[in-house]
Amino acid sequence: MAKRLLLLGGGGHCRSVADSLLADGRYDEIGIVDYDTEANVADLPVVGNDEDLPSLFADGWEEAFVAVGSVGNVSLRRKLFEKIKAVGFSIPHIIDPTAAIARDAVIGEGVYIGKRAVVNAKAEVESFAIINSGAIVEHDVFIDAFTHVSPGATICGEAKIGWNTHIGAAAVVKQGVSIGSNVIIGAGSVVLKDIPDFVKAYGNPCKVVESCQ
Ligand code: JB3
Repeated sequence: MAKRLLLLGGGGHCRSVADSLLADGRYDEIGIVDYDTEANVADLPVVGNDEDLPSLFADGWEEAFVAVGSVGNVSLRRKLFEKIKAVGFSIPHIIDPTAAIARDAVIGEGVYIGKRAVVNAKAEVESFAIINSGAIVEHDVFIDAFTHVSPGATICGEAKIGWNTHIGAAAVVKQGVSIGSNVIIGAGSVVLKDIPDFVKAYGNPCKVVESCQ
């Protein structure tokens, strides 16, 4: 039977996800689900919008994946993952074929790992996280659900990153440091000390600049 996957949200992040899938070739058919019928993702067809998900499932689309990114809008990703779960779709994780994943790393459902990203030994990446292009998640790191590690960020060994946190592009997190949940770390920051929940922090060395409760 043909293997078919729906990608929800046909924008910039989806173009990265689709390219990883097309390079890997494991699906016979990929459809985009978006309200924008002109969404332009690698010439893939827009097969419907969120209201059509139950009928698409009934028509034999068994797998779905949320392909909107999380810059400033994690709640949409969460809402869409809840929707596809409720309909009954299987949710894969998608790993670009150029990514390097250790044999004993643990990767949850709905995770995307982009081009040339590294997830090293015994690291854990929980459900629905994004490890974007060229990011490095070192050995024994824990990345909690819905967290986004942006392109080129480096998370050194044994660091822990909480739930729903955004690590900006090219940020560096020192080994063993813990960053809380619902945190935004600015691009290029160098995080040398622990960061609590619900804050925005940036700089080198990275400092808390405001609360975002
Ligand atoms: O920085 C990098 C490497 N990537 C960014 C990524 C993480 O986040 C990228 O540069 C973008 O800034 C951003 O990408 P994303 O999330 O794909 O955003 P955008 O390019 O604006 O595309 C969002 C798409 O989702 C659009 O096609 C919208 O029409 C669609 N959309 C919005 N709301 C929705 C919904 N689609 C569905 N199915 N349901 C919705 O509720």
